[in-house]
Amino acid sequence: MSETSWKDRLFGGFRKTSERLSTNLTEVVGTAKLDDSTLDDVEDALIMSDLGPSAAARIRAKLSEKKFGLNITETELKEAVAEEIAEILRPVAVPIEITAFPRPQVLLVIGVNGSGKTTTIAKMAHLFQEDDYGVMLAAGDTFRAAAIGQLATWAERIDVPIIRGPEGGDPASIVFDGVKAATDQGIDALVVDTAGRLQNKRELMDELAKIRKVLGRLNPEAPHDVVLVLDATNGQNALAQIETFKEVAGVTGLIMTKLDGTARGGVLVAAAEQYGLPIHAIGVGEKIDDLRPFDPDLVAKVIAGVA
Ligand SMILES: Nc1nc2c(ncn2[C@@H]2O[C@H](COP(=O)(O)OP(=O)(O)OP(=O)(O)O)[C@@H](O)[C@H]2O)c(=O)[nH]1
Ligand SMILES: [Mg+2]
Repeated sequence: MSETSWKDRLFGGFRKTSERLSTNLTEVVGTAKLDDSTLDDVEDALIMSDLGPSAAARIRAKLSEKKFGLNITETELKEAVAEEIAEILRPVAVPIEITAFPRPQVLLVIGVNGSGKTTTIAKMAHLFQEDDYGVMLAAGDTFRAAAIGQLATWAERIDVPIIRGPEGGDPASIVFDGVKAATDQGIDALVVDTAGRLQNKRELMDELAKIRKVLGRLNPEAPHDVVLVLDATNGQNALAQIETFKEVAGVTGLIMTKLDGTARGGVLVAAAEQYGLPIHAIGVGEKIDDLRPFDPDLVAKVIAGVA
């Protein structure tokens, strides 16, 4: 896919955020000078654009520090906002690296139903393959037969081995088999699909705890990554999901999917500010090569409407 087309789609994922922000900032600069009242309006505009109160306050303080009392054009204001958003996002833009020793690196992929876990696993596996890593998948979502089949279909399509068990089987035993097989075969990365039954927190917690226990017995470092997949179209709800999964599963990083739709991607800024968790990548479509690095400067510009 060409570089332009996925970036074009990315604009969609932040459209609701950036349109709102743009409209509000345009209204603000009618007043020209960057004084306290204008800064209040900028802060309000940022909050209303999904960036959250904490990031909004921080951006306001930075703008005040750098530009207070200056006459500022609309474009200058948007560029200044983009820079401050980028400042928040840069430290969390951290790709997943395969560094575990001994191998395999075990990556647990979690998230609510339909957030894009299984598709993201296939995309991640594809990226690892492109970097010449040996990859194996484990079908830890044994809740539905269709879930196992879906992962198996992807595995076949990208030609990676998969460890699977029966529907209703024990996810921890699949993971156990996965680590054994990956170790025997010298696999670099074992990516584990899980069921996202957030509606039943207790059960999810028990299941993940059991997976952890089994993994710990094989390798105390595992899982090396616990990647929470968030659906951009869920907007502010992403924050509640981070909160819950952090508590239940010890999230180590985030991937946001569906940033090609009409979404409220601005919540990523709120998440970065609030939790500081690495944002590993973003999903911009349903195809295998639609997982992209998280580019903080590009995303900041898209949000502020100056890309
Ligand atoms: N447009 C778009 N669609 C996506 C993206 N990522 C996933 N999807 C779609 O979202 C739907 C759900 O994706 P899955 O990967 O099955 O999600 P899941 O979290 O594994 O779902 P469950 O196994 O039911 O919990 C599928 O139709 C995917 O094709 C993305 O980045 N963009
Ligand atoms: Mg799935």
